[in-house]
Amino acid sequence: MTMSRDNIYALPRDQVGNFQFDESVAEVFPDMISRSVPGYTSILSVIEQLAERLVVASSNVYDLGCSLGAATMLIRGRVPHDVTVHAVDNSAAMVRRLHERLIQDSGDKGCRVEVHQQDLCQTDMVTASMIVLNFTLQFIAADQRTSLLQRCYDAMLPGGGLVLSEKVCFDDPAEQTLLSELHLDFKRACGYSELEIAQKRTSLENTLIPESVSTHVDRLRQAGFETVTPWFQCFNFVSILAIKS
Ligand code: GEK
Repeated sequence: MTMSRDNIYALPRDQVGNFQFDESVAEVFPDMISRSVPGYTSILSVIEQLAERLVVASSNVYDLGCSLGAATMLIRGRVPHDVTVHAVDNSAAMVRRLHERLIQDSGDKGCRVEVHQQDLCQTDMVTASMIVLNFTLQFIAADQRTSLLQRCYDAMLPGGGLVLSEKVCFDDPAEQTLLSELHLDFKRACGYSELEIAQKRTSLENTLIPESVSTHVDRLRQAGFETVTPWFQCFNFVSILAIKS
């Protein structure tokens, strides 16, 4: 995939509106997410590894908030051929690009992929052996998160697993400040200017709502997942694996 440089917030704006997953974001998305989320590539490679372990024949995999299908593309090559990966996103710009990517990749690259342009809160899920929420739950309204995770648990086959990756916040103010600053240093080191960082932060203020690791872990346990383990953390970015026994 071509990698266009993210310059979206490089010029000063009179007004910074809420962040949207529109054409301009979809165009630069691989560059944007890899320069904004520390550990993004490492998390993807573990999702690929987990697919081999978790996904069973004739089951479904759901990549909820798939964007350009980074996780979908890795998973599809690691699972039995009769599995279907459902790649779900409500952004028309993301879904169009993912369709194009799948057409280009039409050789034998793995199992079937179905792309759904819809609100993932409306996605019907059945016989799932793996569900991926890779930096997506943070964009879902807080009052819908519990029911979404409950539906994930209910759709999951015994032995299946959910990967939940999120930007998180911390109850301890000193820890919150330290880890946010380390994240900002990461963005600076990746080439973002102070203006870009400030404008992007404003645009995400009401759109990306982080919660603490313990809130996520408790919610997953409440949903029924018996094994819930944070397996990755870099600054204020975390990935959690939840297994249904
Ligand atoms: C990756 N998982 O590359 N319904 C469907 N999609 C949604 C909704 C919703 N209600 N809300 C947001 N999205 C990907 C990265 S990005 C993370 C995920 C980020 C979609 C939104 O359109 C976007 O594509 C994605 O969730 C979040 O592994 O940009 O930080």
